[in-house]
Amino acid sequence: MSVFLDACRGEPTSFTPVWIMRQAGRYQPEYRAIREKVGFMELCRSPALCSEVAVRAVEQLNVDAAIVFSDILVVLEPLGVGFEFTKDDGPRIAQPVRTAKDVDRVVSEIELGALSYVMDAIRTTKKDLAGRVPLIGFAGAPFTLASYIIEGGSSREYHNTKSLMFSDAGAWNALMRKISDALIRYLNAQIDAGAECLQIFDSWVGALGPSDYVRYVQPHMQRIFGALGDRVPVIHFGTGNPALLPYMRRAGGHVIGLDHRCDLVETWNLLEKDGPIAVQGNLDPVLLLSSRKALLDRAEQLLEDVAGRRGHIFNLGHGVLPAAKPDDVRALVDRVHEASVRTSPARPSLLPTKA
Ligand code: 1CP
Repeated sequence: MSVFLDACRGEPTSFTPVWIMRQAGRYQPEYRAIREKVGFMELCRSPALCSEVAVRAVEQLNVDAAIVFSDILVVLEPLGVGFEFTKDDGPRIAQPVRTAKDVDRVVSEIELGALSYVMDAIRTTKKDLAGRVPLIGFAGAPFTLASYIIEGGSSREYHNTKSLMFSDAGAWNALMRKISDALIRYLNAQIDAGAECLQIFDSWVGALGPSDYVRYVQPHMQRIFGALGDRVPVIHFGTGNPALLPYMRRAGGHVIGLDHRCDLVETWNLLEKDGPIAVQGNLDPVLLLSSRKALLDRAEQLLEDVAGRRGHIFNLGHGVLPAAKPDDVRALVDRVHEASVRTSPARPSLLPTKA
């Protein structure tokens, strides 16, 4: 019994479930204190610490789902693409993959043993959650992971990524296939370890237009969603380009994650032309850096617009920013719970107990 999982399946719920992307992270003083003592990858490799930070976020915020603490880039190691998190610049890939020859050295069938610490983190977090809320597993989508592998780190223009895609479709598809095969194994293993929902982050796919998405990305996404089937609900999230959403929806996913660049209800109506679908989103994360009143008013407005429609999971349009204040994030979650009942009179008033 979970309000979050019910909403993923489009079933009626007594209030709107909410979780926050990156709910465990640098905006929390407790997280920063742990990171003073251990490196980011050391944290990811410690199931006990991963559970501690994931469960703390649930307890502090009273959100309706936990997300395993890890990163989308950990799958690069078994793919044979070495990387590190530098102190300020984010991820650095030692030898970026730029040519067909480079693609050949990416591993075809990954050894899951290299990621056993993620499955251990899932098992430990599940045990520590003791059934309070479901646990979400996750991975990056092939385009987003390919962009790091090819650029060698974060990027603005995706110059090298698009160059490979446009100039050598064979090498591009071979790389996308290797990443997709790895993700199918990895995500199924997360379900086997106890993940009750998955989110696939295609954070940077908005760099593409619809025709290139359909040609170079969608077939790979379709294969991944097909291989995962209906074992658990899967949230398909991307940012940056609302024009891609109908094509992302056709690629697959039980829930489509919307960022703040689109109108939630308008987009939901558009997506439902293909049949019922749940949606997640989509408050602008920068509202958490403005006034508390603006934040809560906008959250309430969104809930009024949605009016208790089945299949809405409240979230930000993208991850919570490090400058957000934990008290504001908690106030947002409380307001979503409370206003989702108040603005939808048809719902029985069964609010979650306050932690
Ligand atoms: O300094 C630190 O402690 C590291 C900051 C940090 C954190 C807290 C990174 C580095 N990753 C994470 C955890 C993380 N990353 C989670 C679990 C936390 C939670 O949600 O509660 C998740 C789901 C991610 C996913 C992730 N990592 C994404 C997709 C989500 C998104 O924001 O679009 C991406 C793109 C990454 C890459 C990444 N991880 C970290 C950095 C610095 C980056 C690079 C970002 C960039 O390219 O700009």
